[in-house]
Amino acid sequence: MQRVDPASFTPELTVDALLNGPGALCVRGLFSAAQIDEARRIVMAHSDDRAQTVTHFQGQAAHDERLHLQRRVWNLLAKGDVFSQMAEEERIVAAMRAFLGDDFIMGSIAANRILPGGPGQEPHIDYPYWDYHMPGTFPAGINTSFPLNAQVTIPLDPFTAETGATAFVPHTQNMLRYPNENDRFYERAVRMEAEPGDAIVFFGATWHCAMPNHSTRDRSAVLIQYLPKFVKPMEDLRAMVGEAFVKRASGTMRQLLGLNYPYPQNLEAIDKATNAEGRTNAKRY
Ligand SMILES: O=C(O)CCC(=O)C(=O)O
Repeated sequence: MQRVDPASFTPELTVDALLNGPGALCVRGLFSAAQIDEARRIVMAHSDDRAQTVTHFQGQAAHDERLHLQRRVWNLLAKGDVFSQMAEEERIVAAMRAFLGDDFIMGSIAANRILPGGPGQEPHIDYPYWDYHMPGTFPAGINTSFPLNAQVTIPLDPFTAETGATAFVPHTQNMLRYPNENDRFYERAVRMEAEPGDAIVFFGATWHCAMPNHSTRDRSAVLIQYLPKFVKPMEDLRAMVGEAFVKRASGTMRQLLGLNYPYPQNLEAIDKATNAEGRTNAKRY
């Protein structure tokens, strides 16, 4: 995986690495030790007694009754300002504008904690492609020549082969396919090895998965999903954060919550008879 310092983390480099390159890029040291400590403290506090939140791509662990060794913490925006700082980090925002369009939104911000001995995931691709094992439910001609997703993984613990660093198969984002047993995923995969505070930016159409934690320590990460403005978000973030959060939200956060792109709407209920869309004299409500 290509690794760059924050100064070299440009929108152009990101678009090229995610669309034409391996599909992933690691930015070293984007977040401070204080931010990581705070995020980790909150994630651990919210997952110590919560093995039962919904998770994904863990069908085998559910079958083996080992689901409790991985834990998700959802709705992070409501759990600490540090998560807003991560979601709104200005270099990430600039890269996402270039990759997903200026009005891009956030579809999810959650933590994935894998406890010592915890299971890996099924190799997969991410929302909104995550059920592409049923390709007939997607539009004719769909492809990944343009992206409908970007992921940012921020490790809160060292991501090593032993702790369960995410595995991915470079260049698989271009074919848009859900990986299967014949794809030799584990033979072909490389690991997203990284330090706490790094940010791994990747196109979620790239085949990947969390790997088993063979170490004696926890392996946690913040996972942020960004989407173009028109894709229905995965978490209902606007409803989950509540009114008070929205009232004090920055302009960037309002955009991430989807508030700049006000659809769907009950157009019949808008009593002002204005022109809401179009190149000339348009005012949205
Ligand atoms: O935690 C990880 O290493 C990856 C998680 C992931 O790919 C997912 O939940 O979609």
